Amino acid sequence: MGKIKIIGTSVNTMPWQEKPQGVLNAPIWRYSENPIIGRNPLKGVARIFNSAVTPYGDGFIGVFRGEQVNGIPNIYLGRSKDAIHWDFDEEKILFVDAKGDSFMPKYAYDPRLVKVDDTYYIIWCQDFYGASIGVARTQDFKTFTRLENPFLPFNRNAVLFPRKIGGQFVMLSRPSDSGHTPFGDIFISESPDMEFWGRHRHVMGTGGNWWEGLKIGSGAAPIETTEGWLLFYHGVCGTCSGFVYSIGGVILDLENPSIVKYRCQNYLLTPEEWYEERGFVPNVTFPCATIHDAKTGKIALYYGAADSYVGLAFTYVDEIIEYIIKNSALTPADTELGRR
Ligand code: BMA
Repeated sequence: MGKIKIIGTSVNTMPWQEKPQGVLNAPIWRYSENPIIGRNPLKGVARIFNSAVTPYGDGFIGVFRGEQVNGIPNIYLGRSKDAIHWDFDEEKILFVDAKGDSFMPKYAYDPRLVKVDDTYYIIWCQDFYGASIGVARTQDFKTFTRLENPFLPFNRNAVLFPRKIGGQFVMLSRPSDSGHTPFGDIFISESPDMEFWGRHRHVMGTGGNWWEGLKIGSGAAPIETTEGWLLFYHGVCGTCSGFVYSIGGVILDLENPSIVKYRCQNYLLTPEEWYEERGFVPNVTFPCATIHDAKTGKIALYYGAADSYVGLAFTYVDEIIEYIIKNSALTPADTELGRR
């Protein structure tokens, strides 16, 4: 491994394949057995995609967007020994309120899963008189207690940082409007207690690159590294045949993450394989989580493919960050603190 390192813990049984021959562009390569979750994975669930996983116990656990056969998305729990083959609970996650009473969202999609201190947080998109963000916490993956909704509608693509910064919880999100929003920048907000959110700052706009020229949204929980926070996000362009969702990479300042230090002008991954180009919504690669190992610098990236499947891709922290730095092109909106 080079001099750029992940700051964090090690994962003994990383899902992993070495880089194959012929990777000419960004140093990120797909798992040869993709997709790792196929169609109709569960009774009553037609598709699982845009899902998030994390190490847990002696294996892995995840929260999965399950598109039910009635068309309504919900979140399902899955467990795995190798982070590739997953067993799902048949029943969707049953959320409760602070009193322990049932408190189910009307629908829930694109969950992220982030551990901060000793608590796991699930962050997803749901109806709050319009699309907005829902949050729940759990410590045992048995009781899932919803917290106050952090933001007013409309908002999507929220993800927590895996540690507090300056004593505050920190969350990225993408304020927007209803429907298939044709715009959107990434913002950051702070909270002392996961209930009251403020000190909102602009992180980055759509920038100058065509592949992400329409809207962007965060992605996987940022990875702490010696160069800054490594964020995999999605960038969308509008073509005459619809939106195309690619995966981009930026490095955010460690202590002031509303400042972008490096922004890769090239996408890191874009729909190319059949399971990314063909499906319920064609041409979508949508990153929602990583598993990463501080000891070796290995990163496994989980992404939704064509709103139909889950894909897995691999990279090394030093190789991907060197590529992002080498191909970085920043705009003034990236480098400013984002306060007006
Ligand atoms: C976005 C979200 C994602 C989805 C993408 C492509 O607006 O709804 O869940 O993957 O569109 O359909």
